[in-house]
Amino acid sequence: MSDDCLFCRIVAGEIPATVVHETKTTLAFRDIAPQAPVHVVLVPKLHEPHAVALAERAPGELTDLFVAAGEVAVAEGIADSGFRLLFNTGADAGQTVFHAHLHLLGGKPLGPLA
Ligand code: DGP
Repeated sequence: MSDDCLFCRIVAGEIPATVVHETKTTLAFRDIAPQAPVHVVLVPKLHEPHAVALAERAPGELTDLFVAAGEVAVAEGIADSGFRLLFNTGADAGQTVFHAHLHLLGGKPLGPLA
């Protein structure tokens, strides 16, 4: 855990979030500024600054994020209609929280990526 990391503090229960799914390695909660009817952020409990660093240190935990995303998609009723999974990696990609996280977006037809 990193004391100055927002998502570490959510994982630790120090900052409230609407949690929709939890496993031994992963926490999933609703994004505070949703960009789609369903917008869930999935974070590894392990702190790494971005997805590539997580892949290098703990590839199994990266896989766990995708498995959890599939389970959340089923629970949210969007598994059949489709959904988008994305990682913003670095400032130019728009990453604002430097703890690896997977966005799950869906619940409507999504436009093309910028
Ligand atoms: P990114 O831009 O890829 O770093 O995504 C960070 C996301 O985190 C962004 O969509 C907004 C969300 N977010 C920021 N602060 C909070 C918070 O305190 N609670 C929750 N639930 N989401 C947050």
